Amino acid sequence: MDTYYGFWSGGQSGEVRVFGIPSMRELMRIPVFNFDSATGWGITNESKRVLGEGGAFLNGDTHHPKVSYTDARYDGRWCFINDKANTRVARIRLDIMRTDKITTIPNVQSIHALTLQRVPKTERVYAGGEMIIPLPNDGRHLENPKEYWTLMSALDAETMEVVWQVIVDGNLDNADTDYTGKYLAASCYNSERGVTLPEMMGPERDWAVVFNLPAIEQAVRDGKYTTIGDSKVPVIDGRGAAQGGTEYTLYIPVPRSPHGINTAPPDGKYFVASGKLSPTCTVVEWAKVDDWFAGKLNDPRDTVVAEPEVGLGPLHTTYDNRGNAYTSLFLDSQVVKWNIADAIRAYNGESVNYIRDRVDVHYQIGHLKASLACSRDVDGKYLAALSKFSKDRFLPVGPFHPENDQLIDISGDKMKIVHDGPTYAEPHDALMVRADQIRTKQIYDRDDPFFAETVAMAKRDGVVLERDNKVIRDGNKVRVYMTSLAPNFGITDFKVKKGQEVTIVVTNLDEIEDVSHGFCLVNHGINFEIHPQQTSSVTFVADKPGVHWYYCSWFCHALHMEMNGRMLVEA
Ligand code: K7E
Ligand code: CUA
Repeated sequence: MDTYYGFWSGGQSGEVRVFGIPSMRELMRIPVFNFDSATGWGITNESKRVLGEGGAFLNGDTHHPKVSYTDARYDGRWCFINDKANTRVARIRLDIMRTDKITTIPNVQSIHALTLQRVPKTERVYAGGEMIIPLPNDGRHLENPKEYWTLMSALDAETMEVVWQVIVDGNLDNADTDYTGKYLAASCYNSERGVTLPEMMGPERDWAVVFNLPAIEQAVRDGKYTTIGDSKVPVIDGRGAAQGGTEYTLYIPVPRSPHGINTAPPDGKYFVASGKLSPTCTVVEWAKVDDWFAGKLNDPRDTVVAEPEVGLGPLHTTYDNRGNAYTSLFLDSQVVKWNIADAIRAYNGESVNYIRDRVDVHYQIGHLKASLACSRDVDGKYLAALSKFSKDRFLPVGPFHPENDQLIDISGDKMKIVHDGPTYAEPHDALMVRADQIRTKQIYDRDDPFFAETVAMAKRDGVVLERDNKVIRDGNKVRVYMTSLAPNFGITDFKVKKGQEVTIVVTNLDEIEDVSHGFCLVNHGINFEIHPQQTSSVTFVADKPGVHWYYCSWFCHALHMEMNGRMLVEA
């Protein structure tokens, strides 16, 4: 009966989770940058192809899941996610809820900000590099932080290739786009470019940096760029905060160390930078950014239309469909609801109280996100509050406490907490998409690109995957093709010689929804999923003579325990 899908980042777990809202039940975990024992992510040839070179790492740190748009509405194609730990961006196909592309971003360290083009549709993915490093980072300038920089990157959403980068002043934190396709704004802290905490705390003000996307795209088309080191990615220089910016960038001074940047739906007229170390939020009107780039403003601060005081430790802001903003207050452990129009009136000198409501959350909230709040369809029904500490809310489980995600009903004048949900380390951000905006496949198409390379290999071997159970011997390589159909594997024993490279390809012929099989080869560290009509494969060296059983690891049938076979390895 859930009416929304929730996409939750898995933080240090490196995965993305799918929730049902409002039940707040976890429906699925999608492995992305992590190794996953259940699905065989990081074990199968198909997942290794997606992981690529970065597959050498077993960890990831996901923060900001973003679902693709058409005309600023969720179109259910993809979910994108950043990896702060190993500087990557991944794309998840929402029809099968599996990751299909991962790109390592050059010239930067740590991808934190991640946001998408909203209109006319998501053709660009924007990824902000957080840490500053020498360019190129090849051993030069080790001791000279004044030569450390970071860049904003744009990826092509289809190919997942990096198409341009822009060097900025300061460290990039969070980012969001407008509703016209013209601008991208990012919070930018450490304007002094220090490398220690006291150095980073120096200046009174940091910036929200705005990127003029058409100008950047045009410069790239005109060849007005450089490259860094071995990377071929076009790089544009967007530094120039002291002058307010460049033709590509605008640096809007905002109180020290801003964190969240969130555009207000449904029309995207404003964006809000949440102050973090300042008790304020800064409201910027996108139309005034137009004026700046048209040369009509003298001071970047003229783009600011309000700066409400909201409470201590404002981190992120989300919205309803009635003109209200909701800001998370990390230090106050509260969600504060404030009215944007009233905040603007107050900024213009009127005496008006723009604060509408406050609710205590438990405890130390980070992100918060209201239903559909990053899209035109914003509906003001639910808000998820992702708190960093759970303290006393649940039974103790040792020194490591779960996080606490609370669901708040925001449909009335007063916010009402309706659910506490412990979560495993560590969701940062979340997103709610209307259930009808996502269409998943319950059974794989046989021509699914996810295993197309494996299908092509079978074809070269003259094997029809949907029918054949065959062992192909090719020098020191052995390819074992088998079907699975509950409760049988098509091959129940095969023989190889010690030292041979074995590839096992399993095709699940079951066409019944929910009849998944698994293939586990005992004492070989091999286990993987094979869902209805899916083909999965694994390659390893048979290095242990003897009898090695394989079994179906997904309970599929009354005779599931009997669904097994033997690999016989000759000494
Ligand atoms: Cu605030 Cu990585 Cu979005 Cu965590 S970030 S909270
Ligand atoms: Cu097939 Cu269990």
